[in-house]
Amino acid sequence: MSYVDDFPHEAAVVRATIAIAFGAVAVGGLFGLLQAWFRTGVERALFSPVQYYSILTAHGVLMALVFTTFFTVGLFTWGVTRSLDRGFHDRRFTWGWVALMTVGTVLAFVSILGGLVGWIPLHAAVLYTFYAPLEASPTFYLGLALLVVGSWGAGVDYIWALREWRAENPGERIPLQTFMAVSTMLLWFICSLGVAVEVVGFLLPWSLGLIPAVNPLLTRTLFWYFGHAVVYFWLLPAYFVWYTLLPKFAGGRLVSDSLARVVFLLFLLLSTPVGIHHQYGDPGISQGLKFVQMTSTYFIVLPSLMTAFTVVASMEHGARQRGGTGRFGWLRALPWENPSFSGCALAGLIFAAGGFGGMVNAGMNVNAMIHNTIWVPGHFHLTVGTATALTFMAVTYWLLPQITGKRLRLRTVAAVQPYLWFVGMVFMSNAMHRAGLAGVPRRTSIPQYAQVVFRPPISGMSELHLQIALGAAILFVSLLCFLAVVVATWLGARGAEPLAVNGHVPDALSGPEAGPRILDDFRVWVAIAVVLVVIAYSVPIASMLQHGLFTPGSAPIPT
Ligand code: HEM
Ligand SMILES: [Cu+2]
Repeated sequence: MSYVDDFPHEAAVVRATIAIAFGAVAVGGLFGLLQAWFRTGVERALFSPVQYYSILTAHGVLMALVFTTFFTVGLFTWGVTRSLDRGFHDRRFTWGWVALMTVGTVLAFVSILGGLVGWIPLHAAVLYTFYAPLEASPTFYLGLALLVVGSWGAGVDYIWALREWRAENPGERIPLQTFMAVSTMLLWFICSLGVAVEVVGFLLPWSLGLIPAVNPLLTRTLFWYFGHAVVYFWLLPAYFVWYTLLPKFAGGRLVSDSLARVVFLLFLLLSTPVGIHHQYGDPGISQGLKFVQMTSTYFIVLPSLMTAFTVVASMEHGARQRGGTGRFGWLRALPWENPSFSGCALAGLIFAAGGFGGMVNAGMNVNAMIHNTIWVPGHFHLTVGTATALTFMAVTYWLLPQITGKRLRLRTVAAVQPYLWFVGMVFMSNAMHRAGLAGVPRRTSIPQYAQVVFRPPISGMSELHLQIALGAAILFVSLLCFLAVVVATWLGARGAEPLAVNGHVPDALSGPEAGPRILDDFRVWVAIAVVLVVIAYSVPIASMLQHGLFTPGSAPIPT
């Protein structure tokens, strides 16, 4: 029996959400290619330099907000119901949040399209960070608010199912996948409150003309309170896959269940009180506060290093089960031809590189060198653009048959796809990093200025442009391969043949009993997380409010 037979209703929910996620990635990927070619001068005839910013907004919103959120709620719906072995309580409630998220996405997307299509009287070329003073049509903000509120519904569904399960299984440890999904959603509740206040309290009334102005510093701070933690909302679903499924793809088992729980809790605690590291360049926030948040930022490296250690150890365990030997020889025994495995493993490898760059971004002093340059997109195409996106594609090859009851088609195409993504990303991202070091700005349709010559230390700009354009093309081909496999599988007949995937998720070598019970007490962890947020944010927010709630301008800069 596969998941779709056990949980036909939840399987339909997963299918709906991931179908929207893939629709977003298809359009977003095309726009990614177009903007890469526009910036590098390969193709500039299709739209104007001004329309570039609508394309870029669509790319950022569809990829970083829509694709990630929709895929995550689908993945977690599968993980929670499978690991608790029970369906959701109320179908109307579940479809209600799916509908809210969908309506919100359509509203936001149509608003952005207004910048490209003359007869849509809306505009939203405000980029996916949508800060003031850039202003969009109210429909854009409304759409984003619905997307976020809808996703809260998903979290409510997981916690609801967990409570019902607990009532029936008193004293038992929470199954690991549910533990991970719920702790991620708790993080999401805590952090998205900031963006909800920003949008509903400030940007939406401002765009409706109800309030005359907003305070850009305050709203940016609310945004980044959300904006750093959101990167863990993107990353933790990938960790969910690396911890609970990658060991299985490798032929082994996770080493330690408790360690995985500790890692997720560390993210719950440490993700939010560091958002000011995105505002090193903002005036009106004291250097001392920036320094404190920089220090906390470096603590966040810890759970990721713990993840690297356990995941690699689990892979080695798998390889040795498959007959691998030697200090490094076991690497050859891994199933590199299986795209679910190779996609996750390559995503992890790329994430390690992204992590190193992230430490550069996090340093107050070196940050000044790369701030707002194309280095930054170079960095996050390694993290969210690969660690998350490629992991999602990889797990799809394994999950899709279970939620559709259909066999995976175009297997050879699937086997090649992760390698194509890897190669394309190495070209594009490496060149973006290097161009950023030479000072090339991000978010710029034609990054050329009179009297400014960008001089990379080695080679020249034309070579870097070529690598960005070529990498983007390879990435786009890889994306087409992925979509072809998905569409072919989905359209395939549901035959009588068995699925050829085994939906069983093995337990860890060292189970949850090895760790203390308090790990499962979310109330304690949420309380500590809230205290940390209050400590980190009360001082800066209070000083920003000194001059009134809606007054633009910043507090005096402490010297
Ligand atoms: C086909 C693959 C992709 C290509 C060719 C591509 C290309 C690009 C380029 C060239 C930029 C920089 C534009 C500029 O700063 O002027 C960019 C920005 C961005 N990309 Fe991608 N990308 C791809 C996939 C992804 C994925 C998978 C994600 C996330 C899941 C992603 C998220 C973003 C975000 C958030 C931005 C920043 C937008 C902004 O600055 O407002 N991209 N992309
Ligand atoms: Cu950050």
